[in-house]
Formats: sequence, C-alpha cells, structure tokens
Amino acid sequence: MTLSEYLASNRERLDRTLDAHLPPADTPPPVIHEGMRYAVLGGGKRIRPIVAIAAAEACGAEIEPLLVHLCALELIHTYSLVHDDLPPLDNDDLRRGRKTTHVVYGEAMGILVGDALLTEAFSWLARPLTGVDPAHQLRAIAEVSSAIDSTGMIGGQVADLWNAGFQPAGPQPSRLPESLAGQRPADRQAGSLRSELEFIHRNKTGKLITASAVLGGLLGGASGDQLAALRNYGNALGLAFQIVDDLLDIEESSTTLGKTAGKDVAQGKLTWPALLGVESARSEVRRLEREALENADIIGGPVNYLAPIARFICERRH
Ligand code: GRG
Repeated sequence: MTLSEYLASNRERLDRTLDAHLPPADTPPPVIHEGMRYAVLGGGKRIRPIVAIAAAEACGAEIEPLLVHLCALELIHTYSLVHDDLPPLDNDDLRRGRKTTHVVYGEAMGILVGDALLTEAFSWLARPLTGVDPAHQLRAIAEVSSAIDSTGMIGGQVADLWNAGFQPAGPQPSRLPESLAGQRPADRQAGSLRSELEFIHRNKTGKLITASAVLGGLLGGASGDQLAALRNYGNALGLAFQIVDDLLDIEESSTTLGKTAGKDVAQGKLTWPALLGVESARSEVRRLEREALENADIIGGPVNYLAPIARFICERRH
C-alpha cells in the first residue's frame, strides 16, 4: 500500500470511529453535541492517531480493537485547536477550511466544546480493552495526561503566549512568575531564545505527538527497546512537525493551509525561521527527519509505516 493509500484508509476508519462514538447530535442538550461533532468531524489530517496506529502496527498489534482509544488523541488535539482559536488566545475564524467552532456556536460554547472533548477523550482512553494488560493501559493514560498538562501542552502554550508579549485582559496579575518576570524576548540573548523556542515547540506540539507514538506502543504490546525507540521517534517528529508548521505559516496561503496564514509574524511569535532563518529551520527539519527514520528502523516490525509518515510530515506543503 502506498503512503497516500495508507493515510486515506486510516483517515476513513478514524472518521468512522469518531462519528460512531461521539454522542449523537440530538443528545440533550443538542447544542454542545452538535458543536463537538462540528469541531471533530470537519476534516483534519488525523496525524496523531495515525502515528499511534503505525506504532501499534509496527509492534504487531491488531488495530481494530484499539481504534476508540487511539481516537482519543484526535479529541484532545481538536480541543486544543478549538480553545486556541478563541478570542482571548489566537482569535481565529478559519480552521480546517471552515468557520471556527466559536464563530458558529458562540464563544461560551467554544469553551464548553473544548472542555467536553477533553473529558470525552479520557473516558475513551479508560474504556475496558481485552487483550491489553490493564497496567499498560493505565501507564498509557498517565503518558497522555502528562503530555498535555501544565508541564506539557498547556505549559508550552503559556510560554508561547508569554513570548509573544501576551497581556491578560482585565485586571493585571499582581504577581508574575519569577521565571518569566522581566524575561521577554527583547531582553534576552539569542542562545536563551533558542532554548525557549525549543521548550515551546517540544511542549506545545511535540509531547502530544510523542505520546501518540508511545500510546500506540503501550497498547500494541511494544518491547522495552521498541518503546524507547518510539519515544525518540515521537520526540524528533514532534519538534520537526512544529518547525514545518512555522515554515508553512510564512510560505503558504490560507487557502492551502485551511487556516489563517502569516499569523506568527503578525503576532510576533517566536518561531524557528524568525529566530534562526528559513535555511536553518529547513536543515533542522532534515536532521530531525534522519533521527526519526533511524528510530523507525530500530522499531522494525511486520508492517511499519513510521518512516514514510516521518518523510510525509517533514516534507508536507499544508
Ligand atoms: C489548549 C489552548 C490550548 C492550546 C494548546 C496545541 C495548542 C496549544 C494550540 C493549537 C494551535 C497550534 C498552533 C498548535 C500547534 C500544533 C499544530 C501545528 C497544530 C495543527 O495541527 P495539524 O496540522 O492540524 O495536525 P489538523 O487540522 O490537520 O488536525
């Protein structure tokens, strides 16, 4: 099967699973369930659950029984997009080529749709699974939650906002965290900016992608060596994914991306191309791609699409 066939067939089965397991739109109160379905079922590359499928497959697992659990990654990712698009954060009205959830359902519902998707995700992850050691399932749940908590995705988002000069609306906080006070980008040296940038990328984007590879491995029966290689693969891929996203933000149009292009520059965001230049960003992506490919080889397995997925992510145009 070619990679594009593999991606298309997995997207199809992920979409089918999401559609079947999200509460029907007429579940009371309908507005929240319609909003959840609007946000999740409106397209998207489904990269995170596809990485998890490829990881589980490489470990020799049968995928069908794991699909609902792996789809939880897409609920979490969609929640982060819905919340990120809200007016106090990115204030965006275009996502996946359509109006953002809060534009269609209102700001309050945008908040609540995100909350509901996050909660739903953990209920899917906790569903009983035959053939999987409950200790591995528990470890997988812990892995996903720590990837997106205040030391993971949320922490990365906070650091990103802070670096872009974010000022909270309403009364100013009486106290800023010691580690952040007085450390806006303009005050800092290039070296410390680069490590801040890596902190943002690894946390905001990278950790959920790493957790996707590890979740697939844990539910798919990975050996210790495979799990370590999956973690390294996810770390390299996660960082590369965000650098590529930053490059696309400056190089591609909103139509190609299905979301507003050029926002990073407009918002003064700290990005790899802005800090170190487009050529340096591209060469870092190539280095990370090699790292991901080496680890894909170590994982081995009967069917292994991890390497072509890494090439696809590192070379994508939208
Ligand atoms: C919880 C508010 C909140 C934020 C957490 C992940 C995140 C931080 C914000 C989402 C917006 C953003 C710019 C995330 C960076 C990761 C990224 C490039 C997301 C886009 O992911 P794709 O390209 O999107 O996989 P599709 O639409 O294909 O699913």
